[in-house]
Amino acid sequence: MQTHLKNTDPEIADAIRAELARQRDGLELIASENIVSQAVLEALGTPLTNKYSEGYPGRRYYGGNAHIDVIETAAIERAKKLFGAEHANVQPHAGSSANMEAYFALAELGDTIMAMDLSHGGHLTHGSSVNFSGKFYRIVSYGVRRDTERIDMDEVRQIALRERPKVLVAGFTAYSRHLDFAMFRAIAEECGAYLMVDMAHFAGLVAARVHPDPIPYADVVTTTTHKTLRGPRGAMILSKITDRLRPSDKKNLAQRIDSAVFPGMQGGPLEHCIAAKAVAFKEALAPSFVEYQKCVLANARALADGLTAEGLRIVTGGTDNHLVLVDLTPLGIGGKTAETVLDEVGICTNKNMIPYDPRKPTDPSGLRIGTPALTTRGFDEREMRTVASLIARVLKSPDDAAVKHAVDGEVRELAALHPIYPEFEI
Ligand code: DSN
Repeated sequence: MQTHLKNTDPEIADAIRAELARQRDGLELIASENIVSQAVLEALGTPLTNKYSEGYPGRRYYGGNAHIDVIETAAIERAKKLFGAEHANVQPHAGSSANMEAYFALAELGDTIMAMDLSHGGHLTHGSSVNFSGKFYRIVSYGVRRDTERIDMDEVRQIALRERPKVLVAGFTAYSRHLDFAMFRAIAEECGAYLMVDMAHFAGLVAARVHPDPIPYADVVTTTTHKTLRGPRGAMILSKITDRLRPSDKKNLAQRIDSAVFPGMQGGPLEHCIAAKAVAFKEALAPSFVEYQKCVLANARALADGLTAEGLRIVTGGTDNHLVLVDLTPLGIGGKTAETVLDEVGICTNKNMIPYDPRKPTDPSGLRIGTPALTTRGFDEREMRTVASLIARVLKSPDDAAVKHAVDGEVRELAALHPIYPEFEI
């Protein structure tokens, strides 16, 4: 299949080959990344990319959508089954688009949205001033307590009752603990807000029922499809059908979500991605996915324990999910240097703010590390402890070329034990 690419565009083919080699030879520990199956990859690289299908199954603005309808309907039905959701829209191109579309459905421009502060683990779309969310809406933020580094639900309630948000958002990109969805719902009801859960990071854990489930509590749940859920890059929105706050409106909640996605925010859906989402949802419905997610959790705990034993400080003292937020302060090294030196030895992570970080976002005190990708490769808890010691060796001697050379060799040996895409050649 890739012969054509190599002949037409050797420059791009070479860069893809190099990226594939980087993924094969290195250890991917970015908490929001994963490794999709060959079946998902095959669905992505299909002539479905040629088709325009604005609208929804059975209600398209272009002809020729009979087969596309089969694919999108399968994706919708599988998503609903996987999460026990009343309604699913599988067209959002990305998590940010999904969040924008959910806000469009739930609030008017200028309304108050309350969400987690970016510097405490929230997402850009949770109200950052440089993001559309911070520009279009009045944002009220909550964070974590300084002493426990956990969300204080009493404080969330106090802020919500004072500020009366239209939408209360629960979700994060860098928080390693469970969220109390029942309490978030109770607060949303008390202050007359919609509850929106952004489960992008932990959707796969929810699908496998190894994590608290937001679906019964939330009016709307957004998620990307490519993180723990292990599908293609993209997103979806799950929701109730009835609008709890406006039950007699002409359009119900599900209809408003659909309208917010198309024609509100997007045009033609990416049906090759939607086909790949359908494939990933089928994979996630299989019993093996539950075993996979149990290993994701066990590996994250092993990684946290291993790093703690090496003298690093883990924010909140551990993890309930797939990610570990490391405070590098005890090592006297910043996040920017840590990310760079680990990259040099084939260990891919990202620098991250920690709560109440005294350093700046471009060179924060933290490193975010996650286990979804290595678990997909088959790494077990023993190997995760080895990975923790490799990380610590480099971070303790960031300028030592001999240490880095040795660790680089061990990284390659470990990676070779768990090959990916053995049949994929360019
Ligand atoms: N950028 C993603 C992450 O890395 O967590 C969130 O969308």
